[in-house]
Amino acid sequence: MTRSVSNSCLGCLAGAALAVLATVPLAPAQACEAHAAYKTELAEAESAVMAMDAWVPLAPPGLKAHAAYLILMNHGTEARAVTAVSSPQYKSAMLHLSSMKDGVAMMQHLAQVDIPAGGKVAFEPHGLHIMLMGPKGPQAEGDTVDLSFTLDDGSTLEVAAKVMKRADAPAPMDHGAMGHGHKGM
Ligand SMILES: [Cu+2]
Repeated sequence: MTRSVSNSCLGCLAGAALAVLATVPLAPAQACEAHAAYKTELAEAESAVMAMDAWVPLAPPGLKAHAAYLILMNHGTEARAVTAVSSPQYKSAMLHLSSMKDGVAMMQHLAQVDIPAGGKVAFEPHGLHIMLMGPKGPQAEGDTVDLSFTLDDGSTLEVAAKVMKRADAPAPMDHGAMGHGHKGM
């Protein structure tokens, strides 16, 4: 994910050529300016959305669908959306929303999940979750599940989620003082 860019003008020229392909042939001084702007765009695209507290509840053996939870934060000044998710350890993955309808638990597949500028979205039990279908191998406590999120600007976010017992899960984000074993943040 990290992109290292040379400070030399040769590096600038290469970057600028990519950024402004087929526009104006640039003199080296202009190329450096163009490159600076290009670099800023890259940095924003790659770092605006961050993940924390990613985990996967340890499921009973044989269960063919698992879930992943995490918090996504958008540190950028533009709204972003997650448009897809995948994991190499599962046949498929989807963005899901759990809800209750007439006393029946339902799951809805979402095409995208919006993350407001400067805001965050919590994927938590009984709400948003990453549905992981068709595990390719056995799951064990302490394992890492690799998640790859695609964002609406075309960038991707790689997240490592930890398999753990529900009792060890990160404290939920917004439920205030409910007095049941909140952990320090
Ligand atoms: Cu689901």
